[in-house]
Amino acid sequence: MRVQLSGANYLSLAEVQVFGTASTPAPIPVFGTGVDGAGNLLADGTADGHYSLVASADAGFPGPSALVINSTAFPIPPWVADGPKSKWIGPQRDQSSGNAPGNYTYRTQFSLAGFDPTTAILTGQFAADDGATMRLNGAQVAVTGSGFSAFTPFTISSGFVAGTNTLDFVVLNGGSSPNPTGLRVDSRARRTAGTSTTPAATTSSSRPMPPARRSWTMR
Ligand SMILES: [Ca+2]
Repeated sequence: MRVQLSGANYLSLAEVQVFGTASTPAPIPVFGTGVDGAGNLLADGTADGHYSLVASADAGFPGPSALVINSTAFPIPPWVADGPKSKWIGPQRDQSSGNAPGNYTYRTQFSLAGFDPTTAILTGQFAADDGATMRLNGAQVAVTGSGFSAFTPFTISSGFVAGTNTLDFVVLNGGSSPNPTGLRVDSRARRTAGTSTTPAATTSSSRPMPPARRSWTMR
């Protein structure tokens, strides 16, 4: 995913809105699933360079590579179709028979160096088979998604830290025998390019209201 201050039209998976000390918008890399460093869709079977499978329930596919799943074969559909901004990733490219049931943790990292982490907002959408919970820097985010046929939107406005931030998607593959599993992170259809003026979620201090947040786009 790529996070950036607003203004540019990044294809992306998610959006982050942030304002920081910089007076000039600056790009901050945060990417979604299944894209290269320029935000272009990766070919099926390619290892995602931005997401690692750091925990796996399938001994035969322990990670850390997370591969772009075959786009034109079951389970796509019924999974949300690939593109235009992201693709499904999983422990292996062929999910017709899938992987063992259990938890699979996909991890991506991004840096907020140079910005005030308390002002960051990350928005986006994701889908998972069978479902997923999100963790930002180890803390569970209060949003869960249970579907693979539609995206679940998310907004994170707290829990960011200075420097490197770690975003985990813990995907639970249900069932009692191997079956399809995967993760998809995408930009939100309602991406508004940083026009939000919503203040920080917690403004208990006496600091003056910060300026309007600028948008970061995750791709
Ligand atoms: Ca499944």
